[in-house]
Amino acid sequence: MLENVNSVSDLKKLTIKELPVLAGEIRDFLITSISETGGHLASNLGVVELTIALHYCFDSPVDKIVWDVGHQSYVHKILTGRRDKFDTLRKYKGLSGFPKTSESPHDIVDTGHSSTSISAALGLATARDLSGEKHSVLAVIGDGSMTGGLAFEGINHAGRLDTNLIVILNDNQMSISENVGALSKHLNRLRTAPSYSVAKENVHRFLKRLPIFGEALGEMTLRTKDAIKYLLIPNTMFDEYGFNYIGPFDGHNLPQLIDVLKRVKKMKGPILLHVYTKKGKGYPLAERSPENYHGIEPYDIESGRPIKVKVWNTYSDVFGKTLLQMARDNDKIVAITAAMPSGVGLTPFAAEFPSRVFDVGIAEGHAVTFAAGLARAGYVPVFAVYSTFLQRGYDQILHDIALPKLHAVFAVDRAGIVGGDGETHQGLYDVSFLCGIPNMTVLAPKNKNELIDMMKFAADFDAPIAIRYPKGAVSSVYKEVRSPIVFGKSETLEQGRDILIIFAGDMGETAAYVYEQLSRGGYEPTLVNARFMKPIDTDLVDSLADYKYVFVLESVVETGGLANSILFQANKRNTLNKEVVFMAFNFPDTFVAQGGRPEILREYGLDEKAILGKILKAVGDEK
Ligand SMILES: Cc1ncc(C[n+]2csc(CCOP(=O)(O)OP(=O)(O)O)c2C)c(N)n1
Repeated sequence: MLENVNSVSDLKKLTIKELPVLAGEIRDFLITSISETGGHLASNLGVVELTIALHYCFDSPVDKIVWDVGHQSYVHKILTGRRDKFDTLRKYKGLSGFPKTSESPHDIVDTGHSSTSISAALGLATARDLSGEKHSVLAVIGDGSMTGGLAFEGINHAGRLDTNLIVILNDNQMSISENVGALSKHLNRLRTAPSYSVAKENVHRFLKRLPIFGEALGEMTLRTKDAIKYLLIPNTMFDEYGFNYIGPFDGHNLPQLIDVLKRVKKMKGPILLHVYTKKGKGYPLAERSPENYHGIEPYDIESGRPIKVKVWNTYSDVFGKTLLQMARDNDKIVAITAAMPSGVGLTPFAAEFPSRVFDVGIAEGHAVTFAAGLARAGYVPVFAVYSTFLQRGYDQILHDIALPKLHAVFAVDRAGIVGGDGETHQGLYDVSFLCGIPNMTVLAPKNKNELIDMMKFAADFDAPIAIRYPKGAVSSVYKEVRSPIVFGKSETLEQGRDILIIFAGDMGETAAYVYEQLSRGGYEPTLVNARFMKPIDTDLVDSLADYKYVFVLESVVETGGLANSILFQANKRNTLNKEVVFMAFNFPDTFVAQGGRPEILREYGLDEKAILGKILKAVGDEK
């Protein structure tokens, strides 16, 4: 059946009875296809029926379906004519793992970060009203994403605007890990009291029928009616915010879903439709441990195991183990995560010190200000967060941490190129936005030992400090060199003359390769590990006067990066040799698309060979 469904109009030709068969075929397709490409398996398996029902009842793209985060949009992509591109999913120049407006008119917004759907949909609904159009606007948001403050801001605004907006809450009790917080408990109460909506209907009917409450009695009666309703129906938080709460419904029961959606489509005002689904549905391994199959590398279908052997010694692992050891000696150290305890390596810490690890939900801004409170009271909060998601906490870092110069540590994971998740997830902007904040110190380790040393340095530092490190396996470049971390000082790994190579963090391996090749070619370059992205080592800046060539390698965007700061400082201190050739190897001021790290580096001329080639060309006459 799936073979013949290449558009939403093909889907609409099927009878309701046929749809469960289609759902089964889509599940088989997802399990097989993602086993080859990797991707967000469990979340997509959970929304098969919901997505079918949505496209069956609404007319996309005239009706706008906005997917929160967008990691669960694979079924939507299949039903909107992109099934044949799934072998390229998340690959270089391939099908995106998230909605992309450039990919299809059915993708309404470009997403990847959480909790944006309600605000975006409300904007679209308001624009519709202003233009006198009539289509439906829907936001599909998971219970995990509903823990983000932005979602509440959207709900708060929508409740007041009172426009026609349908929010579908896909409640599977999971974020990436188990969902946390009071909202999760509230949803659980609603889920386990399915008589709720029946009770609501009955009360409405009952009140309507009572003669004493006839319309003729006016305002007073309506208010009394409301008061009675309030007493008889346990209001959900969504009702309190001005939404009409409907549910909960089984998100895998297609005929029921279709019936409900058809009714919801005709309703006025902001509606919240609560459906409960099973994350990983139809693949028993994913049903049992959805966290392991949230985002997965290519895997063997039978055993569920990743095909490539998992790298254990990642920067996240080293961070987690080191922090645990430090926490054993210092009971003031506490750890914070925004819904990603395992991703950032905090699982061992949480196992040993459950009361000292705080999963705040998908709430990075809150996490930072929460850390500020802890720091004020003498604790040493360590917020472990992916570079891209720390963007959410910018003002909180500036206003709540840096201004009062509080001692909080930011462990900025996934800094640099991240791969298949693409534009929305690249960790290329943290240096630019962190270094612009007064009182902030920013470090980047070249290898595993340096991460450990920097963490110890940060724990004793007594001011705001961030350590940025990349995704994946630790580097062992220059592992035999281990010099103490000194505030604002770089590390000279090789002393030469004429040519100065400065690198930051994960560009260490490339820099070491370039150094080696140049040395073999008879050059004598100096090789410096910047260590501090902020403050810039002024001795290093002053040494620039001694060189004819300066090359800076870093995995950040050029605007506000290391090269930028070095040049600026050199200009300020007047230490730049007038004839110097200064070249920065970093990313241009752009958004970098999905792909493997090697492919992306090649595209931007940042792979070893390209960098060496450009440097050789520059220094060509020197030898
Ligand atoms: C701002 C932000 N922080 C963290 C993430 C990482 N992240 C991606 S999906 C996800 C969980 C989402 O849970 P939910 O909305 O319930 O969707 P489910 O996968 O359970 O269907 C998280 C934390 C993100 N995408 N955006």
